[in-house]
Amino acid sequence: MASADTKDANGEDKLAYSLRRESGLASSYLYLFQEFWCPGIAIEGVKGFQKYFQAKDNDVVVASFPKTGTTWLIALTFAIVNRQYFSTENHPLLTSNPHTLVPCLEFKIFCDDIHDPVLHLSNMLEPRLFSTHTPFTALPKSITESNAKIVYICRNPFDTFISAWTYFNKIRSMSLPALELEEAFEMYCNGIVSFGPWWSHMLGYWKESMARPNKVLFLKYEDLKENVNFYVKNIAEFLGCPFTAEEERVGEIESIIKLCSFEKMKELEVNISGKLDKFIDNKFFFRKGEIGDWVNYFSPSMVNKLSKIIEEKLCGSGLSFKICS
Ligand code: PAP
Repeated sequence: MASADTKDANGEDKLAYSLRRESGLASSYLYLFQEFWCPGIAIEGVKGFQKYFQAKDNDVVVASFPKTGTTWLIALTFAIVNRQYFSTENHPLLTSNPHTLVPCLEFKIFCDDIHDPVLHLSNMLEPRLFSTHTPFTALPKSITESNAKIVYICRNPFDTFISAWTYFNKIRSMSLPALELEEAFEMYCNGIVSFGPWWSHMLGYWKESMARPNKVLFLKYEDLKENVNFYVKNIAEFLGCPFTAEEERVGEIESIIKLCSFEKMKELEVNISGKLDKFIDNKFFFRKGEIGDWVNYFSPSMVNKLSKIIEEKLCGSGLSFKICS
């Protein structure tokens, strides 16, 4: 849906010129669009997604704040939903990055190189699987009011920040100097990060998962790390395709977990040398895959500051995080 009329020479949406903007962790500006910080290159995609996307009742949307475990969750969801079609020995996840198999609605379907997104969508095999970083409040009604299911993942804000800072510096390295940790941390604490503020993003999906548990399954990276077996079953049940006793007996769950594990995915050729697009190498999605790496970067004052923000923003919501392994 992108057109020369609505984009400038840098590929940014011209609507952006009228919006408040701030520097972001990535190279492009972030624009305050519909109450969230939208990367300039995604504004057109979010608008197209909101305007043209027609959800089907059996659609599955994996939603997340960036760097919270999206790649892992889309891999698991793809493997769970399509398990009758592929054996784990000859699986698309062995030769394709998960982001290629589960397209992002605002970055790929409506923003990138798909000439006619609506036609493309109507030709997709069902159930259709998508990913999105769009906040719950900005999702099209078609998703929120249909029977489409949403699986959301979030992660403790300490690790999310370090993951984002290291990731965006890799992207910046092609054209810009790296962002210092302190400068990036200031942006993060102010909520000025892609699709942020991060607290609003989490709380939007959290509240909906409380109000409509059959609509939104709310997951945490740390919980998956601790007991992925339980959550693979949980996701399958939530999506209406529970594992049979026979599947459990033959180790289907364990095979999926192994296929989607950080160690397995990181060493695949496609994730070592492949590219998602001209700016993003597939290997950028696989760094450490651990809980608690933030302790190697945070000063005591940073710990103090972020802890206070978490306390203040999430206070009374019932949402909390395990921050160390
Ligand atoms: P995205 O929002 O750009 O898609 P996302 O996948 O959400 O990124 O986050 C990347 C993080 O998930 C990385 O964390 P780290 O920087 O702390 O290491 C990445 O290593 C981790 N990750 C990717 N794949 C897996 C996986 N299969 N299992 C566990 N963690 C993973």
